[in-house]
Amino acid sequence: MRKNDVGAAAAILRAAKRVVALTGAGISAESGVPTFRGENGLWRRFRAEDLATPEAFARDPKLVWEWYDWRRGIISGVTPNPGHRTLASWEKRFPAFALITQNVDGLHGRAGSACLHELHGNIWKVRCTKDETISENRSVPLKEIPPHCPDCGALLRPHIVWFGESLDADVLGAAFDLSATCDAMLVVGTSALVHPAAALPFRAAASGAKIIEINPAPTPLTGEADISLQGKAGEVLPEIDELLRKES
Ligand code: BV8
Repeated sequence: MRKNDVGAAAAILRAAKRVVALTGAGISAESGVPTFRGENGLWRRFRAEDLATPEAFARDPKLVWEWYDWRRGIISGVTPNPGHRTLASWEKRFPAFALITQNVDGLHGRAGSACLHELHGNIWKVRCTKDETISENRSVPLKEIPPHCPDCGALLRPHIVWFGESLDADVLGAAFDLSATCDAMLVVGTSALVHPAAALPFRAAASGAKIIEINPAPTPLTGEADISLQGKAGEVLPEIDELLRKES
């Protein structure tokens, strides 16, 4: 594994036809969205794993919705950063470019990424607990906590994959297919701890893809990466883009 060699990362991408990016909470950190496991981790004394579960929602839907309402408030006040925008621009730079995100903040979509796979759902979508209908709800703050379905009156839940819940089979299948067929995978801002998302880079490497990790801190993936760029996504991605523009 080569460390902090941005030139080598650009060379890999220049030679690649099919590029995939996998992102986690770290890419939104510079926009001001708290990460899950960082020092300023999410919300008060709770851990995400204790709140983002169906059991927690069944036990106390009000508390879980207060957490999401608080996060929605933060996210509604931030904007995509140069890291999000660089990845969005790469849809035009490579013959095939796909973005897989674990984030639910919707910032990749706001940055213009169209070929986007949201593994864990989206904080601006809600789902009726009675008939599973999915709809958008962008009210900040929420008009009622917990919110109820306007059609049938049942509780609404966030359309987000909680711990212990399976990911949407089609979304996950597409993510594994993209990982298995890409030439290069950028893994940006994830602690690489949450499965099955954390398995995607290993799937890519097993199919011969080059792995470029962008993260200020080491992760369980770092040793497996071809290149480890230990820096901030909002700085490193534009730096790589600069090199790619020079040669194009
Ligand atoms: C499932 C929605 C089948 C919630 C989330 C196999 C092995 C081990 C465990 C399991 C396994 N299979 C299943 C599990 C259990 C569990 C799991 O993985 N647990 C972990 C904690 C061990 N997985 C599941 O339950 C999944 N379901 O597999 O279904 C099943 C069913 C029943 C029983 C068993 C299996 C569902 C997982 C989805 C959970 N939902 N999000 C919400 O958001 O409200 S996951 C949550 O964590 C977020 O989506 C987040 O994206 C994700 C991963 O975290 P990261 O994105 O990596 O964020 P983190 O804070 O951890 O790290 C930030 C990184 O950024 C750091 O490395 C930091 O250094 C870096 N950084 C900071 N600043 C910057 C930066 N990088 C770049 N630039 C910067 N400026």
